[in-house]
Formats: sequence, structure tokens, C-alpha cells
Amino acid sequence: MREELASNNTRGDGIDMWSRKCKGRKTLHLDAGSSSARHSYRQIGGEAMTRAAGTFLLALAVLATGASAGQFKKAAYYRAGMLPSQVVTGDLNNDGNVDLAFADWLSNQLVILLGNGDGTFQEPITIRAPSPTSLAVGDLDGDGNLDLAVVESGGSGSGALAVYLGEGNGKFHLKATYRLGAHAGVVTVADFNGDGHLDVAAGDEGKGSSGVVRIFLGTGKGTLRKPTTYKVGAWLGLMAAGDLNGDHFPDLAVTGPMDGSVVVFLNDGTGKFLKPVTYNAGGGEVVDVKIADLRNDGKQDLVIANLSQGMVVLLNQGNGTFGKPAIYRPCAGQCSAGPTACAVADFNLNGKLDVACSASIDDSYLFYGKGDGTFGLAIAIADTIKTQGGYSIASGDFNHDGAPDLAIPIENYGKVAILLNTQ
Ligand SMILES: [Ca+2]
Ligand SMILES: [Ca+2]
Ligand SMILES: [Ca+2]
Ligand SMILES: [Ca+2]
Repeated sequence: MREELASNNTRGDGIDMWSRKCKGRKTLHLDAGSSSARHSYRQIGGEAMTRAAGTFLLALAVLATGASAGQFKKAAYYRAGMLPSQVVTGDLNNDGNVDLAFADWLSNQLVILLGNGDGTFQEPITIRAPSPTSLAVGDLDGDGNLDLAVVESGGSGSGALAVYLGEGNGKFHLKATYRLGAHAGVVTVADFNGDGHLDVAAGDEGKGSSGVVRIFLGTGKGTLRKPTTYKVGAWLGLMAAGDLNGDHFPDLAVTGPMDGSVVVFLNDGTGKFLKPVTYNAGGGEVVDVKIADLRNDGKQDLVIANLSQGMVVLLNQGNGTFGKPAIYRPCAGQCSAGPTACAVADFNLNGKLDVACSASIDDSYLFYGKGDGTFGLAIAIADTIKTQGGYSIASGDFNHDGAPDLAIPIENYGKVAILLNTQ
């Protein structure tokens, strides 16, 4: 079944931003080193294996198991549409269990997997949505049910921002749709103007270097006001909202995928944004950014997935400005591909934030944080994504044991890998 799904997943010619980006990522991700290493491992594992080689392999296996399964159980897989590109978490049916929502671009739907609270998930619920590429979760109408803000890229020359209101049972209905540019790609929600109503930021990568961010202020009723548009001056990838300068108003960090940078927009305290400042995020292709307080000093730092370099940290200098990038490379061997997305959480429950990153080929990997903004070496997390495309990652406690777990959509297999924390 899974193989059938995979073989049906040929992308048509109506290619949108997301799939173009994915294709680019796949090209970049080809890594001869790791595949040849795996190949030789299989070769050695044949009948002619000597006792000495067997002992060697056993030692290798123990090493690998200790590194990955020490923190996460073997992945369990669930169907999640045809081409689940992005995943977000939230309690979508108000039962106290973390649920998952996916943008499933190929089959024109959103996919909801309700959590059972024991780390397992129910059969998918699907909601029609034209070519969704990105989604964010938040209560946009203030009724206590989480809603979805979705960027839809119809391939018809213009994108749209759609609000789907949650019904509190895992089902959603379309409330309103707003026009975006032709290259709309990403969305995030936050209360940018501090009026108690969630607002929506939607990014449009534009053409060449004309990316824009549109800020739609929320009315609190699930509808949005006319947007204010800000130029990014670069191609534009994913973005995150968080208070970067300590004034309690959410700011924005936006990746510039093609010039290796991250662009920071500071909120002026009214929901308007100051001139953006661009920071070096290691060069190469920057594809994801998360905001987190890595040093537990009240200053929010940036955790960046740089496909070309590795996981990149930019520490906050205290006022929403950032220093030089610290680059943490993917692990050698089984996880040598650059990260496509990262999730920040305290995976080993030592009070220090860690970072888990997905990769589109090879295994995902984990960096343990030291609590001072620095991290240890990458450790492989066995998720058997192989070459099937893991372009997103989200964490949440799926089984109520207090330890954050991981969800990684495996795009080309139409499924999601669930990795439960063994901590
Ligand atoms: Ca739930
Ligand atoms: Ca709601
Ligand atoms: Ca607001
Ligand atoms: Ca857990």
C-alpha cells in the first residue's frame, strides 16, 4: 500500500513554490558518502561474514542503537494523506491529547490525525483545501477551539490565505479566504498588535529578490483585516514569530533560503514592523527557523535549519540583534544530509533545550543542548525515511509521559513517522 502511494506521487507540471523547493532540496541532498557506507554494510552482512566481522557489526549496531533508541523508540508509521509536506501540533479536539495537522499539497486536503494520548493516532480526517503548502494553528475566533491558518497555492497564478475554523472535534470548516501573491508559501500566527486577537503573517517568496511578508490583523471572529505588506528583499522561506527584543510584542524571523540568511522584523509595539535586519545564517540554503530561549536567560534565540551547512544557532544579544552564526554539522555516516527543519524541546529532560532536525534523506538527528546556547555533536535518530522526503518536524508529548516526542512527515510515502521519547 505504501509503495503504491509512493509510486502515485509523481508531481504534475503545475509546480508551486513548495514542490520546486523540495526538488531543489532533493538534489542537494544526494550524498554519496552515506549511501556507499550503507551499501558496504549490506555487503558485509552476507553469508561470507566472518566471526570477527560479525563482532564488529554487533558493536556497530549497539553503538547505533544506543545513540538513537536511547532517546526515541523505533518509529511507528501512520498514513497522513498523499504528500504531507508540513506538520503542526495542537489539541484539535479538546480531549487533552496532542493531535497533528498536515498540509497535503498533492491531494488538495488538510489531514488531521487525532492523538489517542498513548502515542498512537487515529485514522486520518481530511478537509478539502486547494493545494495547501503551509499551515499554522491558533484560536482565531476565540471560541476555545483551535483553528488553522493555511496558505494555499492553487497553481492558478495566485495564492490564498484561508482560515479554517475548528469545530472542537478535529473537523474544520472554511471561514474566509484572502488573496496572496503567486508565490505564497508560509504562514504563522501571533497577536502582533496586542489586542488579544490572533493575527496572521503570510510570506510570499516573490520573484527573484522581491519576497514579501503580509500581516493580516485578526478581528477575533475568525476573519482578518486588509493586510499590510512588508518587503523582505530576498527570497523567502519559512518564518517564526516570537518576542525577540523583550517588549512582549511578537517579532518575526524569516529565512532567506537562497542567500544563507535570516531576516528579523521587529514589531514596533503596534503590530507594525520596523525595517528588516538581515543576519548571516551560515550561507547556503536556509530553510527553517525556530525561536527559543536556549540559555534560559529570557532572551529568545534563533535555531535555523541550513540545508547546506547544518543546524545553525544565532544567539540574541539582548535587544533583538544577533551575533555570528554557530554551525552544528549533521552527523557523519548515517545522517549526513543537511537539515530540512528543526524542532526545539528538552528531549532528555535536563532543563536544557535540545534540537531535533529532520532530513529529506537519511535519518533525522538530535543535538543535545548544554544550556549555554551551545550544542553537542549530532546523534542519529533512526526513522528509516531513506530517500522519501522528511521536510518538516514537530514535537509534542503524544503519550502524556512528560517527555517530548517527534512527528516527521515522510512526504513521498504519504505517512508520518512517530518517534516516542524513552526518557
Ligand atoms: Ca486531541
Ligand atoms: Ca477557534
Ligand atoms: Ca491582534
Ligand atoms: Ca512523550
